[in-house]
Amino acid sequence: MSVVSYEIKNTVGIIRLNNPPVNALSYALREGIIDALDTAQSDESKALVIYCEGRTFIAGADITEFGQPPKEPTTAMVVSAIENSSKPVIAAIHGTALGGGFEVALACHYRCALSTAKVGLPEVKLGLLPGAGGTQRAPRLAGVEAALELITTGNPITASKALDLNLVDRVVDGDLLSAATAYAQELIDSNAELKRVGDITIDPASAPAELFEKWRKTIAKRTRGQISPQHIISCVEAAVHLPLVEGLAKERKYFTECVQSEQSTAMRHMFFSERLSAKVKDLPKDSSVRDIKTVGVIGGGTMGGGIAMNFANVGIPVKILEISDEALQRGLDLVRKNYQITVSKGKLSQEGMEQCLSLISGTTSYNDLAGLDLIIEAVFESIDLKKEVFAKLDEVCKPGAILATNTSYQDVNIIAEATKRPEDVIGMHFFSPANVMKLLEVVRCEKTSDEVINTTMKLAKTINKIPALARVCYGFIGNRMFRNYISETQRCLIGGSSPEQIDSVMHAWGMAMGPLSVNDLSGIDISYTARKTQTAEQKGEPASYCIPDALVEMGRMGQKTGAGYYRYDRETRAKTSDPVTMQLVEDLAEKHQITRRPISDQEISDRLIFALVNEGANLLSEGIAQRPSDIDVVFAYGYAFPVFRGGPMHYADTVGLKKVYESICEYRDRYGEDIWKPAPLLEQLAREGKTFKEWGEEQE
Ligand code: 3H9
Repeated sequence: MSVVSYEIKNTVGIIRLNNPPVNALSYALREGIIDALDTAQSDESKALVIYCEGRTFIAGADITEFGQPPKEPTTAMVVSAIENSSKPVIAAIHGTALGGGFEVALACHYRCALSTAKVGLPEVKLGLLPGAGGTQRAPRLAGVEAALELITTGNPITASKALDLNLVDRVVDGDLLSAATAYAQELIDSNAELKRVGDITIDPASAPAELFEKWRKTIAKRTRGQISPQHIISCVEAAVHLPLVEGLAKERKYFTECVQSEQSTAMRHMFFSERLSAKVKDLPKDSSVRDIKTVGVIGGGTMGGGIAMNFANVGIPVKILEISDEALQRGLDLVRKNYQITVSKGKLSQEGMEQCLSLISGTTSYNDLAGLDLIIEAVFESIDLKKEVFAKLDEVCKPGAILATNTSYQDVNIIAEATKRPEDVIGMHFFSPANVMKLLEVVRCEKTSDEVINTTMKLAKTINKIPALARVCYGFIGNRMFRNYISETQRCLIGGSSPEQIDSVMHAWGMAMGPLSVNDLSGIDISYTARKTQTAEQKGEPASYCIPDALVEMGRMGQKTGAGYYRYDRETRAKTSDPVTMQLVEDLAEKHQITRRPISDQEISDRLIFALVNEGANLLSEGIAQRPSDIDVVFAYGYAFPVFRGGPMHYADTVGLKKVYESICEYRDRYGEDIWKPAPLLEQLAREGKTFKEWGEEQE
């Protein structure tokens, strides 16, 4: 069946697009639109409506086509053909008109949208910029500042906001095609002019050079290290000063640069990885799903409260269980405080907050959890305590309830065996702050049923999380790998570096904060306490933890005590270097007979990131992670790994696995096999000249 059809109703020509699932602007669609426009120029129609079947208006260019040679007609040609049509063209928008899709709409002479629709130019999230006139037409309609906001954030806006900004002409309810056809008829009857957005000029006085300079500085901070946001500003500036054709040429030049960049390749990889990670490889297609209408959370601490908020935010009632009325009240107060912060930032209305809070209740009795569909345990990380909790849940919960644990590293199989229904037990590992971080690590136990896995993976989407499936091991995917990053940080520190060097290298590499500043922020005592219950093997060699242990024993827990690796001003929290730390590092190096030497910036970033990659490769061979791209999802959405690097496994592919492997062999020769043992899969792929991506595709 053709993806584009054309028919005339009365005197309105309807160009109907049907390219499921999201009407992406593929080659076939572009060709179909051009053909329909051609036909329409010489038939009896007097106006044209572009209408999409299915759940949405065109959601953008077909992202799978990027990286391949462009095939004509290009999106830019489609857009130009629409704008130059001799008959008025009206875009009928529902769902999400995004990227190239919204650019098609902007080239139309009139735009009408369903009140539920959203429009936007999200290309920046793919390391791109709108490449079919978006940077030229949006500022002509909405003004420079509004266009900059729309294009540099990439966030979609509602139809009513778009109406306010002049980006759509009419908002309608009910049947969209009827409303758009009626609108077209009105335009025909009133002999309305062809409103070509490209003909609008922008008053240069409304957008002086200083305005763009201000935006460049702000955006450089907000999108540190990324190329496309700066190019977007230059394109919008061009819209002010250049005629459309020249502005479009500039936009094309920058678009081409972006689409060929490693950054955009990485961000497009993340787009598809994020969607793939929700798919479970060995799950039968007909696996059923349980209805989750009510949820319980055990533990009202920071984590438990954050978890509860996720459900309340999407309208699912949730009950928090605590051991005493006081602890419960503290937990509920914390949740209220978190919502109030969101309200104060203007991200939630007061009514919205009250609505969410009305869905969160508390209890101190396990019996009150009896009828709930899902219970998530979020108590202190003690295996004995968790076993106790699950034994109680087994007693009270109704048959069919899913029993989940939020443990970060405990053995979920052992927890499951504390019940008589291990098939209903699963790990749901949220990342702190649980109401903010997008990742949900779903941990399947040996006996977890397909139905429970399927339900949990689907539920992640309901609560706006991105799931990644793991099997049981110490730390699962994220924490098991992250441990290596942290241990390597410590080895660099004791081996010759300083906290300032390590943090500034990793910050410049793209991390939001350097690892030691993060440790100061979260509290050095957390891992110190965890180590108390670990075996010597779990702890690893002393060089990887002796510095934080000593800091904690000196009362330096990080920001909360005014000192950790750095010293902090109590009032302003301003950070300064502290010679005490360096003295401690030097003393401990001597104690452990480590000769300190200068370590280059390159070596620091290589060692920290390759430590992640090597362990990632082990997780893949062991079957703990389903695919390399799932690991990338874990790091991008659970550990704020910079998306423009594409996650550790994608990054390793861009460096070249041979080079990564050879570096790891060099570290092994220098530091010993106990610390750096090249992963067999990495060695194999390096030898075969393959990438993780190719290996992952072979395994699908
Ligand atoms: C652009 O337009 C550049 C132009 O300026 C310049 C041109 C010269 N292409 O997300 P979902 C697939 S850049 C190809 O689960 P939802 C997706 O992979 C583009 N495939 O659904 C998935 O496949 P699968 C600017 C696409 O309802 C399936 O569709 N546009 C595309 O949760 C369902 O997707 C964007 O960045 C695409 N453009 O959300 C918008 N979009 O089933 C990107 C989706 O095999 N898209 N797929 O896993 C979205 O944001 C969301 O998909 C959307 C629907 C909100 C539309």
